[in-house]
Amino acid sequence: MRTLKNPEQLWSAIDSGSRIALIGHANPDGDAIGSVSAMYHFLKQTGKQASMIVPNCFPDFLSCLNPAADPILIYRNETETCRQVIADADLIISLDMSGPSRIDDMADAVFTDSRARKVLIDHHLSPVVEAYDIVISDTDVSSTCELLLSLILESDAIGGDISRLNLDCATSIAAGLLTDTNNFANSIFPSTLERFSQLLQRGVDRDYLYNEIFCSYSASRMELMGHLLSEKMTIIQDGTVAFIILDKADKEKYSFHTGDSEGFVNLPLKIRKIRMSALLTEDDGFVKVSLRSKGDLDVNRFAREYCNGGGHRNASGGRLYISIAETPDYFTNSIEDYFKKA
Ligand SMILES: [Mn+2]
Repeated sequence: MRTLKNPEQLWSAIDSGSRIALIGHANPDGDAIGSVSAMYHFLKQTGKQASMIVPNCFPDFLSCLNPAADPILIYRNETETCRQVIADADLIISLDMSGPSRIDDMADAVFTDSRARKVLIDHHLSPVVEAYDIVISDTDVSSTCELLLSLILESDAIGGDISRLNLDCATSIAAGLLTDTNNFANSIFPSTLERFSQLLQRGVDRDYLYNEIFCSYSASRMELMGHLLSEKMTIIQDGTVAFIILDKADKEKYSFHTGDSEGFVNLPLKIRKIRMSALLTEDDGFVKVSLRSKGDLDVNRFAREYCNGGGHRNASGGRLYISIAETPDYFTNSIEDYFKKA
């Protein structure tokens, strides 16, 4: 699916908006924080003020994108402030999510109580178009940040000239590209490298971002990674599928912080025969499922059929409403079933 609807609608909605809220998804990643802060900096450049809100904390390595003067609000920590900002907004722009379920308990404030115009800018499959007034969706891009850069470049303020883009906006966009492609390992389209090249031309410091994003492990995070790989990884399906269990006991033992397991799901794919990998994380009342695959193995379908989720062909997620103790058997049986049907 290519871009839905006309970007002109977006610019006129922004023109007529006076209190704009920018919203990213729960467990925000680099593309969510990157696209929210990029939009914030772009709007600021064009003389518009906006507030940024995400449902819960984002990992420390993304704090380099958080504007000191006007920090991103965390709904879970500052619920009343956030509800007020959402209630006051006349335009709410959601970035990097396919629909309302991705903002957890913020959804009622945004979709039930608020009468603001709602915009979605996203690159996931099957966006929930009926929840928004304006949808700009393109799945043939690496990231929401890449899509956002294309939109911004076409805007009147930038007019196709990257040198007119402010550096904070360019840096936030670069962070989204770097994280959603896992440092250019996956989800690369020809446009992705072209866009990144433009960002370098603009003066984005890639070395700085690389170090902030990929070389900022705490010692306990590195130890957790080693522990999970040596003790908690199981290989099934004739050596082609691996899953890793991250339970609350290990979270506590290794002083787990949000984002500490970011990227762990990709690690088993480094094994030659592995075609699909899962990270199964115990959370409050559910098990969070992250899925990755190589080639044409479709984890989006697996996530939909067995894990109450979805996403992309090679990267999906979902939730299991069972205990962590039941999870290995459930996952193993689901995999057997899935491959039998395929
Ligand atoms: Mn994304």
